[in-house]
Amino acid sequence: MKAQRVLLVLAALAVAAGIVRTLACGVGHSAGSDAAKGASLSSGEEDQYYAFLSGGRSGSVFVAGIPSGRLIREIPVFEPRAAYGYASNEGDPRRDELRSSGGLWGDTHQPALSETGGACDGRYLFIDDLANARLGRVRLDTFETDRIARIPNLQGAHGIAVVPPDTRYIVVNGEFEQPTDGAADSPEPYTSVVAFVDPETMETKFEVRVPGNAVMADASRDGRFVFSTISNLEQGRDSISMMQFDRDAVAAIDVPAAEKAAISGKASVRNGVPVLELADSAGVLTLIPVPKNPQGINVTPDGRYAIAAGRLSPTVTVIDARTLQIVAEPEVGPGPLATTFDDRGNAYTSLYVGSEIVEWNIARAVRGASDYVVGRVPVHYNVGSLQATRDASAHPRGEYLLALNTSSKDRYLPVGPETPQNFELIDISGEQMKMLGSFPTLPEPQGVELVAARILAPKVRQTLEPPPDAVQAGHELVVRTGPRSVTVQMTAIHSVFTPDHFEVREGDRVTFRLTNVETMRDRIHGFGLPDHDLHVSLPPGATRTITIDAGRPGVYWYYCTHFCGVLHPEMRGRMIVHPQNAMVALSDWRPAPR
Ligand SMILES: [Cu+2]
Repeated sequence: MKAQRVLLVLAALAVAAGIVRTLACGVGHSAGSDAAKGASLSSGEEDQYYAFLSGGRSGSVFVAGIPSGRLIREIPVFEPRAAYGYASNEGDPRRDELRSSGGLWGDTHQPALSETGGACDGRYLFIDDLANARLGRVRLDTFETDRIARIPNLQGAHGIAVVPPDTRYIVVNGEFEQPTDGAADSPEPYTSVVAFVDPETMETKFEVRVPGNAVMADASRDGRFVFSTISNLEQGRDSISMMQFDRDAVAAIDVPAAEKAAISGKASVRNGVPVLELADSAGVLTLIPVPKNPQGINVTPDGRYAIAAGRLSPTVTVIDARTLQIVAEPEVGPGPLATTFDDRGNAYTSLYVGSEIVEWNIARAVRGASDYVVGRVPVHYNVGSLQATRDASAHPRGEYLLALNTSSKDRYLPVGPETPQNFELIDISGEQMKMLGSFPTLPEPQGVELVAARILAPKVRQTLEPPPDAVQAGHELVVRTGPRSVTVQMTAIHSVFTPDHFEVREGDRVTFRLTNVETMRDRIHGFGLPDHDLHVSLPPGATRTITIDAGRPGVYWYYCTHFCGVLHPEMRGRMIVHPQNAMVALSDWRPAPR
């Protein structure tokens, strides 16, 4: 894929502001190059990749198409979102689950895609919550959150990784060290843990204690080792004392040995989870000294090396992933934070302080050659995470690279004191990297995973399978289930709610069971009820149950919140709330037989 001149029109959809901006820049490419199409998709043309961007303090995951950079979906995980009817109503079990597991706010950091047989299987996206030590799981057939799990004994869930084979575990790193004995006034050094979570049950199976804060994680391709960067080996409790040592460490956890130790009774049990303590971790935990307060750890696609980014050192450390020996420590530039790979033996490291991506050749660096740096491209600005296109962790595609920048400074129109967050798209298919365009996004992507559309798109559902207890058309009902309780089983189909009215009394508890009985793609309806803080979103086939208070006497129009057809404005009905002492007899209702 050689470079020649083609004009690219870059369309960036800024969902936050609802602004479509068109950028133009001259970027050289051959007409036949896939990467040359970067960001120039016309209306109706689909992207080649899904990018799953963690939403940081938005508590969600953003989905963008690559190479267009178009934002195509937000998946709320740790924060309620009324637009999708996600955990947004009091009485919604998902809201209760969020509240009891840590709260109605989350800080998503690292996404990870499930794999089977070394390939992305399109089943799950896992995402962590730094703020409340949680792991969320998103189903990729529906793009909806389906599980939230609290990780015991851990604070500051930061790096996560999939452990092969076949997503045996999700590991979650604890970044905020804690008193080991849990006592607030403990004189003991603070430590942290790396948690091994079952991807199906979302249970934490065991944890391995580490002597500092565990930052980022990756696993060897054979599943033998989990690598975690450990900063603050000093075990300091303030920022100055966390930066004393020239070298901190990469923790290499021998997974089979850790499993064996955890089930042999060698581990102490804390909050129901076996924890392998430092004193008992001989043969399980190896600390590899690397400079200095390291950040990213990334295993090469061929599994030969684990590469640690120095953060406070301008170097990356290349570790042999089998022998755990350091084989090279090339200088790459100021503030290296993470590394990604192409299919030609090159690594790409983000330089936060240098605001650039450096491309370097792994074999040349390991050989000790001086010409290991292939090229550099400036980014705007202060790049944190990055990811190159790939089909799975072992299968790089070498087409595009996404740089997640923490600051955009002068790149966009001013929108108040906070500038937009942005990511940039770089073509890595040629001899030299080429910047293709920048894309503003919502706050604040911390990590990204990419998967080819040809792998994931066929697995995405267009409609939902109605559950066995879905409300069926013709079987709607309004029934008084107690002196103060009413159940309303309702269907939605364009452009009618059935029943289109019902009566209750002030003080009643009203349980809605709502089914969208549509069977066609895109026939989505919503159920909004004024003055009751109630919104439910109903994709085709979906059923939702929600209980509310009838509220004050009056007439309340429930209405469809999705513009579903030309009769959409008529798609509504009345909830009539009578005063408690009204002389009115309320009877059950069923539709007349057809
Ligand atoms: Cu509708």
